[in-house]
Amino acid sequence: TNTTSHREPVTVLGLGLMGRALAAAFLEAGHPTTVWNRTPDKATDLVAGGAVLAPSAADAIRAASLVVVCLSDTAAVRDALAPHRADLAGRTLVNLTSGTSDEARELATWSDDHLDGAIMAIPESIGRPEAFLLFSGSRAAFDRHRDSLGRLGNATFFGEDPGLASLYDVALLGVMWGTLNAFLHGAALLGAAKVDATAFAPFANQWIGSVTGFVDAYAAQIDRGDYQAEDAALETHLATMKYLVRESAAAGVDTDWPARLQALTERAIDAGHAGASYASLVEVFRGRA
Ligand code: FVH
Repeated sequence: TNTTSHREPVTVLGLGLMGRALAAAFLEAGHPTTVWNRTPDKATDLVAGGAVLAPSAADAIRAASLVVVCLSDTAAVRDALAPHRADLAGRTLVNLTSGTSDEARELATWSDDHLDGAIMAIPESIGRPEAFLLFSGSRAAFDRHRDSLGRLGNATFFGEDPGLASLYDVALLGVMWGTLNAFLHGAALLGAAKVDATAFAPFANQWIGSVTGFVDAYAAQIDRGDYQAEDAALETHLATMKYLVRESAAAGVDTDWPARLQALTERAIDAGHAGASYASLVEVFRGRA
């Protein structure tokens, strides 16, 4: 007996690195899976694993009521789907392509039941517990397809504004790039003293873990608009930030990153936040300092 034959059919449009991982996760979970890609060769392994390769995007869309699209960017989605808007009627289109919140809102008008999504994972994590996906748009569509979407990773719904998932996506990517750039800068600094990045990494990770502990407290301060310094005042941070700039310059390491941190902090201090907590820097990002 095929215990998974009750799974809903799904279509995946786009078989790049991520699209192939999405289709593979649906197949693995027992979903009848139709796939389409501009370059059909990329479907070979999926077809060997049981997927059906549709001859056109229109055929792929008509094969399932849940249609997932994951292409390079919004322009590619427009190219691929614009000729087939009529075929999307009555189906749920889940756009997992990265884009801006305004692009997500525009594409949301293309199907009756639209979900915009963001994937916070790399292809090899898809279908595993560490993968998480963010959705916004039609609540009815999310509720109806929640189990299927959950096969890709932990799925969270943020509300009916289709732009919200994309907004969370870029904000979270900013957290990733900020963290990684700080690590890379530190690796360059220690590297100049002949310390291997692999020796630095465990300490960087331990400190990143400590820093995650600051986030909830600062988030509460931001929401209250009250930046009482309970750990260290901004002027204390500024004094030590200057050492990072000086050490970088002395080691021949690029000073752009720490100098920018210093400049942002000085703006907050000039706006009157010298004795406030680090969270007061949010006023600089808000354009108020
Ligand atoms: N890969 C990752 O780790 C990240 C994780 C977070 C989310 N991103 C976003 O996912 C989108 C796709 O990324 P990808 O890594 O799968 O990208 P590629 O491997 O480069 O595949 C691109 C696919 O898009 C197709 N395509 C491009 N232009 C067109 C077009 N004009 N018409 C139709 N299809 C188009 C391309 O087709 P082909 O070149 O194979 O024929 C691929 O299927 C992306 O938004 C990431 O930000 C992934």
